[in-house]
Amino acid sequence: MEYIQTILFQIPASQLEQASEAGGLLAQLDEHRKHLQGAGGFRDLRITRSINNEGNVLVLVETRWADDTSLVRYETQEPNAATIVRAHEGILVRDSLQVLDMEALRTEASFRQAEAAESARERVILPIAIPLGVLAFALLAIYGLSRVYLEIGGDGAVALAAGLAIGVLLFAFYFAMNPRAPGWQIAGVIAIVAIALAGGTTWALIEEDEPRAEVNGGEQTNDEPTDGEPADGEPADDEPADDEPSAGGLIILGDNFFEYDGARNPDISVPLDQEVTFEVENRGTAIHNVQVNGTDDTYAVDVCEPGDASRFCSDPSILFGSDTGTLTVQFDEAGTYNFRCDFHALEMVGTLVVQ
Ligand SMILES: [Cu+2]
Repeated sequence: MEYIQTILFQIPASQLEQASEAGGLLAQLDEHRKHLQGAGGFRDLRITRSINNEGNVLVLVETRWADDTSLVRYETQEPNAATIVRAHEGILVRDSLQVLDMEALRTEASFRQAEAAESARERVILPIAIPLGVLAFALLAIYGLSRVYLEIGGDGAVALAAGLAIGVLLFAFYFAMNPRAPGWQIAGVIAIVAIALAGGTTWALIEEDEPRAEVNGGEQTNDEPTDGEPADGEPADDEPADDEPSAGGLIILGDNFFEYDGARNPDISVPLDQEVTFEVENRGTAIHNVQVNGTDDTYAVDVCEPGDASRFCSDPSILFGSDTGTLTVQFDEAGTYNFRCDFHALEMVGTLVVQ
C-alpha cells in the first residue's frame, strides 16, 4: 500500500517563468524533493504539469509514502509541499489549490512484484510444470489403466477400453470444435479424468492384493473370496491340497482349435498336486482329442491312450463331432506342460501351467 499527498494548483502562464527561477515555487519543490530523500517512509515526489484550456499551467505534486503514519508525520511537519505551495499562493490562480490525501490501491512496487512473479511463473515454472504434469498423467494413465484392465479382465476390459476410446474422441471433438472453451472446462475434464484414474488404480491395486479364490484350471475370478468356502468345488488357495478330483471347467474342441474360458489355444493354470478333471466337448465336425505331453516334454507316438501313466490323454482318446469326454490330470512338479490334439498337432495346441 502506498499513501500519497496530492497537491493540485494552477499558475497563470505568465507566472511560469518566475515560478521556475531559483527561489520560485517549482524550483523550491525540486529542492524539497532532495530534502526528503532519506526521510522515513518517503518513496517519491513527482511534479507533473500540463497547460489547460485557459492557458494556465496545471501542476500536480505527488508525495508518496510507504504508510499513512509517515504521510501524517510529513503533513504535520514543515516544510512540506503544501506549505511551500501556500507560501507562493500569490502567483497561483485564485482558488485553484487543492490538497488531497490518497491511498494507492495498487502500488507500483507491488505491481512490479506481481509482474515479476507472473513472468517467473511463465518463464520458469510453466515450461517445467507442464511437461512434468503431462508425463505424470501419462504414466498414471498407462499404469492405472493396465492395472484396471487386468483386474477386470475379459470382455469387461474390452468394453471399458472401447468406452474410454470413445470418450477421448468425444472430448477431443468437443475441444476441437470449441477452441475457446474456458480454462475451467479443460481443467475440470483433466481433474475428473485424473481422479477417476487414481481411484481406478487404487481400486485395482487393492483388489489385486486380496487373496483370490482360484477356480479350478486356473480360471481367475474377481469375486470376493468366500471365506474358505471352495469356489466351484475347489479348495481355496490357502487350504491344503487334497486328492479329491475337481472340475477344471470345459475345454472345447473346435475345427481346429482349443477353446477354454473364451481363449483360443489357451494357457490353463492347474494347481500342483491336485487331481483336476476337465470336461472336453467336440463342437466341431472333425475328430479331435487332447494329449498332454509328458514330463520329458514329448508326446506319445500317434494317438494317446487314456491310462498311460507317463502322460495324460482325453477319455475317450478320439472324440467325433459332438462327442463329450473328460481329461484328468495331476502334476507333482510345477512347470508348463504342452497339450495338443493328436489329429491337428500343429494347429490345436495349448499349455497347462502347473503352480
Ligand atoms: Cu483336432
